Amino acid sequence: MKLAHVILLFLCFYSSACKLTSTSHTFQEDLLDRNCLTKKYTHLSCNKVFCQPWQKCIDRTCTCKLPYQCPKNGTTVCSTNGKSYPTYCQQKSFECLRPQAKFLNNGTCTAEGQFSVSLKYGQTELEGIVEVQLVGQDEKAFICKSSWSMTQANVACLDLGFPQGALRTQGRFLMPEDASVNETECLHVHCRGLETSLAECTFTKTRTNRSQKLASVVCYTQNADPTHDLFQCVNGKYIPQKRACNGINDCGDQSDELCCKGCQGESFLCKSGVCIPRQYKCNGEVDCITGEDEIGCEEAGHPEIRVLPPMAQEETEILTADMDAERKRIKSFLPTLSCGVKDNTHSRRKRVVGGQPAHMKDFPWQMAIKDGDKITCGGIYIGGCWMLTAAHCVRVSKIHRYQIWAALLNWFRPNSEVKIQYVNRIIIHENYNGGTYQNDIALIELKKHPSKKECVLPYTIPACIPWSPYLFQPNDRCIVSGWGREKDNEKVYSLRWGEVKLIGNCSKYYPNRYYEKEMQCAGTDDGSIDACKGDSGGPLVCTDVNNVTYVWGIVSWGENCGEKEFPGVYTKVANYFDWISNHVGRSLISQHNV
Ligand code: 4AZ
Repeated sequence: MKLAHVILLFLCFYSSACKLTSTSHTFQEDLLDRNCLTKKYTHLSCNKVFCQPWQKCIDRTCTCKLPYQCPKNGTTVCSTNGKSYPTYCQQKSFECLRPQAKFLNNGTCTAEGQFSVSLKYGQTELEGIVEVQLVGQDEKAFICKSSWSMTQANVACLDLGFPQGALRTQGRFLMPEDASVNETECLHVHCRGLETSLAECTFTKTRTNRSQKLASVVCYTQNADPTHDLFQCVNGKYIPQKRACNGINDCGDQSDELCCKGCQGESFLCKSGVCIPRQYKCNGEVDCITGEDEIGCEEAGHPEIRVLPPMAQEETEILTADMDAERKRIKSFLPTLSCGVKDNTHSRRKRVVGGQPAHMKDFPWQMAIKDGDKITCGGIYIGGCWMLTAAHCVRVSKIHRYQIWAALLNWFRPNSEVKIQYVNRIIIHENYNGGTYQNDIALIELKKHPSKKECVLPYTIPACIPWSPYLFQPNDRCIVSGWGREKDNEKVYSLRWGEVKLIGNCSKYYPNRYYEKEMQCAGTDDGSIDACKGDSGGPLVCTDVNNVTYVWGIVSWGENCGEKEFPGVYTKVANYFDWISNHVGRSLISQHNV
């Protein structure tokens, strides 16, 4: 035992507070991924979250769409500037660009339409019991405490002009004797958490004669003194450390939920390290970028789906439109991309080093580069006239010598489906380093047939480009394929494939040669399955929970082939999403947030 621990134990013995603070601290340390926190992710980081339908992901950040880029379908909404917009998406896009005008109500604008929030009975401007006046209602009303949480409180404070949201959801506020408040008349409110105004949340009223407690709030200002065990949000707000990774967006910018190794309370951990509220599991909308929150939902008696909350069994009157449902509807109108989905359904039959032979349609994105009379490298079709390969596979000066073979299985006896293409352009990564193999990535643009507008490649389907480095994780199983050599350097003529595991902390196998951000190791525990000479430039593909296949890696290098403790090293394609997108055009490869 280290000396420090002995001293700590000694102190704990004499201090009752010690046990509590030290255990809660280590518990929280376990939940948070410190390295991830340095990246300062927020609700606008498309590496971690889906952007809103009125945003698009540019340079890893959710940025405002232009209103005309919104889907045309939708219902008319009115904004606080008195203008009507044809869709909610358009209004939010205008607001995103110029935040002064916010959402007011669903439908067209009317003269008397106003919405207001105010705080009553507080000692200062920043606290009190929450009072609202809904659009088209004469009376002001309070909100029931039972529907109030940090989610709604943050939106209310933001609406009131406190950019960092709420400090606390409750305070002690005494109503004067003569206030004559009817506590059976309070409203319920439900927000998603990223609304910019309380008017965007859904208000309901339940007939009851029970007296209810009322919602109150203390809004956050920088003066709130940072005491012990605080988590610093990216927006500068401090929250108690114990509220990080609980699925609730306490920060207001979601930064307390995006770097989690585990989740506490009523929340669900996405593979991407994000905690989402448990109610979002199986709610019909994908919340985890990896999609697993909507998997396995059909099973009968799913505990996350409650029939009706007890409150809704009473007579509930909906007072405002459900803009969250409208947001979901808009999402369904967004364009989708077709990639990574094979048109065969047969499962792979059983043989790279230690692999198995591939069958037609198994690897429809696999391409071969032929230089002279040999297949020298692999490639990956990504759509349009574009394919990816390794930078070390190609030279711009040799462009006229290359043939690109699609739908090839055996190059000694080519199958009838093979299509031969020529190269129009080679783009080698500007920072490719032939000494270290950093940025070992290149794009090949195929020549179009003179009479055709597009590249036509039978039996060829693009693999999707991963837009986030969090889509797959160490230990995920992926597939490498190619015409590369066997372990004993035996020549291979037919396309072979093998299953490998993604490997984290690869610097331990390749000290000073491995660059975590740009490279990905993959292999098997005994090293029996591996890429080898000739597989370079070819794909390492991973398939997500929805059976969509992504090109996660490009075969790049490794010490020998098929040796234990010397895994294959691949170019980590997710790190080059922007580079690829800038060359081939965003619309070819952006499947979300377009
Ligand atoms: C090569 O020479 C090569 N075992 C490719 C992959 C690996 C080793 C060598 C990985 O192209």
